Amino acid sequence: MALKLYFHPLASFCHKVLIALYENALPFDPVIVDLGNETSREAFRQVWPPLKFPVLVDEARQATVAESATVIDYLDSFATPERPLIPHDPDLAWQARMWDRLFDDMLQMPMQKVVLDALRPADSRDPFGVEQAKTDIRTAFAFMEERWSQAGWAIGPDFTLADCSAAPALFYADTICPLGEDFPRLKAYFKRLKQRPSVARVMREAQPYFPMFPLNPKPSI
Ligand SMILES: N[C@@H](CCC(=O)N[C@@H](CS)C(=O)NCC(=O)O)C(=O)O
Repeated sequence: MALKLYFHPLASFCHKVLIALYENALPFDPVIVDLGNETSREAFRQVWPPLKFPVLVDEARQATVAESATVIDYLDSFATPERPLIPHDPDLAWQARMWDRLFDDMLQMPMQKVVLDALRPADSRDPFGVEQAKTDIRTAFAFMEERWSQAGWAIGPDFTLADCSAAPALFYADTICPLGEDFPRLKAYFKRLKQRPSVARVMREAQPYFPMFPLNPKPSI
């Protein structure tokens, strides 16, 4: 299976897929996309005109797969990983998918709003929207804290798609709105995530790009 991943090492949705690939030691050719570089941007546009990453290209099956959760689903189906990230048990599968959506919608989306606002020209910023997004992140933390168990992974003893989503969502949300001492169960889970070798590797590989993060404080491991 010849897999090519178009991604950027700083991009949170790309982290989800990198974690999935590293979890199962799946071989792939990494292609770093620099949207600020015209050549790189145009080359990526030929592959995926919407210009959103991650995108996985499976040359053997002539498949171009976008959307981070769909890429992980695809890898589970076609790359025959030793440890599938979407459980076979249907009752665990819906929970993994639900928590994947919740981490994306409740943490990644408001986090993106805050980050993208910082990249706008000074006279086009949206301070009200940014404050609302930060409130949404804290509301999500409180909601998750209530539902969190003391140990294990997002939906039980096995590491799943939900944990691939949780890691970058918590990593960047915590940079913008520190978890502090108010969310001890979530904080302990985040600590376990950062110690997971696949997650630690993704963070390590992102580290050289942290200075590009448009807000202060910068992310740190
Ligand atoms: N729902 C998509 C979101 C993808 C996405 O927003 N990716 C960001 C990087 S984290 C991106 O491509 N940003 C470039 C841009 O919007 O110009 C997924 O899960 O893959």
